[in-house]
Amino acid sequence: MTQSWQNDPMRTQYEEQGYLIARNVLDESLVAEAAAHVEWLLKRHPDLRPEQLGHTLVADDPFWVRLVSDERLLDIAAKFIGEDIALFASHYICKPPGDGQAVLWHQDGSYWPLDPMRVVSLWLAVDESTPENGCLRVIPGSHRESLKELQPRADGTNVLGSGLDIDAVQAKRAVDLRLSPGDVSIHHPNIIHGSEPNTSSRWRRGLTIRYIPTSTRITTPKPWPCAFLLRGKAVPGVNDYLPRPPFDPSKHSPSRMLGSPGVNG
Ligand SMILES: O=C(O)CCC(=O)C(=O)O
Repeated sequence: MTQSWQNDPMRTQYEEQGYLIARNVLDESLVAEAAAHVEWLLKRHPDLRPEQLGHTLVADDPFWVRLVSDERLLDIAAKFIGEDIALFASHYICKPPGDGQAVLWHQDGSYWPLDPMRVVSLWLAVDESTPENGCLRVIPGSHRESLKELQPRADGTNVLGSGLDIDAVQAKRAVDLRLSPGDVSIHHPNIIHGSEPNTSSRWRRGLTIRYIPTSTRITTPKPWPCAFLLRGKAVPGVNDYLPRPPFDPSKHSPSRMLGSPGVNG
């Protein structure tokens, strides 16, 4: 049976180009809450660079779990992976003015313990994201290439500590994903992408969210730190999912949508 999402124009672009942009997905007030969440995380983890607010922090963070469960985001993910959806990972990559690090060219799937590699990434813009402040850049069509081995780059000045060498012809084809707050870009696990340092006087804050269908197995021997069932049904025996963390205003980031006292609606 053909499902309605199989003929969706977003899916056609994803299949042809490996990426696309969805405009105005989240409203201003939720994006403002995400910005406040980043500020709260940075105060709570002064030891972490702002590009490194990563997936090990999600499990005890009710706002984060609620944000990635937003129906508008899940409706997009469902177009690419179907209606049984789990969170695999999520990471704020926030580049401070004049200091934010580059993300070297890479294919996400090279890093991930997933079998099969069915996964879709959504990248939510918290700030205006432009070439000046280090927006995401993709090489259209490169999602058709197989996953390549990572090359370590341990000079400490890039976010991933590894990257791919690509030739000048391919680099010339790169497209800047200019986004406004609340826009979302969507990309394939094999697409070659990266981003430049932030040379502007503005922050570039963005949230990556990796959604898998519940039929995709997380293959790490140890329990995975942020696997949550977000929509639909789990496939028995494939992954163990964490319980959603209950909101405790004395220890969690304040949030209007979680009903924090003192946050005016
Ligand atoms: O935020 C960035 O600059 C890079 C993000 C990225 O590589 C990803 O979402 O896979």
